[in-house]
Amino acid sequence: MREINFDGLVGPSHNYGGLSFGNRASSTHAGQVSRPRTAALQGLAKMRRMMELGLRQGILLPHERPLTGWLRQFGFTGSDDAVCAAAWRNEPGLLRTAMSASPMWTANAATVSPAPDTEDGRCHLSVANLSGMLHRSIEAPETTRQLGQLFADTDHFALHPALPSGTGDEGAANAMRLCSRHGAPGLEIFVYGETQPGGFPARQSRVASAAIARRHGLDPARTLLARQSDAAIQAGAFHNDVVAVANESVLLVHEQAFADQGMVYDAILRHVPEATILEVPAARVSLEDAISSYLFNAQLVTLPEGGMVLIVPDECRKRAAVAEWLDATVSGNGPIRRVESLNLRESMQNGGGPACLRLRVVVDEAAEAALDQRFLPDEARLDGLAALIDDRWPERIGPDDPGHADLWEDCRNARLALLDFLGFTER
Ligand code: SUG
Repeated sequence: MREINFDGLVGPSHNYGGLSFGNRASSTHAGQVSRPRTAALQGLAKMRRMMELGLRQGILLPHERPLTGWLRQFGFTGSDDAVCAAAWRNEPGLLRTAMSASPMWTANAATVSPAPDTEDGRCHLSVANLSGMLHRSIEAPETTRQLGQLFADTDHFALHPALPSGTGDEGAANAMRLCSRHGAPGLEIFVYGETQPGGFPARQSRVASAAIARRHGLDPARTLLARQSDAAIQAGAFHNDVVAVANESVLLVHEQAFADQGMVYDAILRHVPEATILEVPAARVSLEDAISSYLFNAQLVTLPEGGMVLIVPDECRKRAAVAEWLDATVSGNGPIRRVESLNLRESMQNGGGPACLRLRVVVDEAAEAALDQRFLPDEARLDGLAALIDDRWPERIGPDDPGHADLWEDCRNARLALLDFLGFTER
């Protein structure tokens, strides 16, 4: 069995709306000029690099923006442009919401339990409701549609709808899987938070995490619910994947990630005795350094020839404490043999690092063959995508541009050109 990473293609409306309270990067960059074309090309470069490393790479598609149908529910009527114009005049926050390119962060699209972990031997996926943030709560219907196409084969896949809104569920960003190798049964760890009065919100609820484990038919003996530490949430770790990342038998984790760190480690070592837990002490890398560099929002991947590589954002090289920790780790005798850094600045400025941009799915050969292959571009297709992005994606979006009809038109047309190019004729 092997892992496929499905990256969200950055949509043409990528902008800095300051929409995510508790996500420090989103608040810090609110109102700045974004560069959608650069953002999408940075994302493509990451996908290309993963392919060069011999890893299987897929994509998920940007959603329709502005999402006019959603705006109509607020009483705006007329043509699509009339609806957007009225929303901008009366409730600009709603139009900004309807223009967000947040579906690019596909680690929040769904939670995935691969076949070796589930009772019926199929890969189970639950679409995330993302109900904690208005701009993200509008993603679930289109995510359900796309995942329904991609995982249509019910012999291999079971797709569950989003949980009722209000039970915050933010998908794979709050789930980890520890196992001896991808194809072996794993320990699935679901990380939830508790909102503290006056603080940043916890976006993953315990109720949702427990429901996903039940729906996916996981063995309770190989399922762990772990509470995220309040300190991590208040420092800006709005998802667990900002303070921890796991791959096969390796967990890379900050010392202050969980409310009860020892309980998590004990469970891992019980289930995967050969596991390596690389705990980064706060004295070496503070939570603040971890969150501003996104050290843990890395992709930790197993190479086809063996050995693991850690793909980190460039920002890690700019924080001395983080760079030192990385250098020391790679030169030691641990499981991470190499570190590569990538420029993902446009996404990073909205709080999305390498790990946010991808949804991991472990499949065997038969399940892989059953996937809708339009979501699995080869290198030539990526070249074509790059050309299309160069041609169609806006170069820049300033703070008031989301209110302009020209931008609405450009975003609609860019997405339609993309769907045509990839062969998605059904609309
Ligand atoms: O949900 N940012 C996203 C970042 C998601 C990161 N995902 C993971 N950690 N897996 C969020 O907070 C900002 C959009 C804006 O402000 O315009 C935003 O939605």
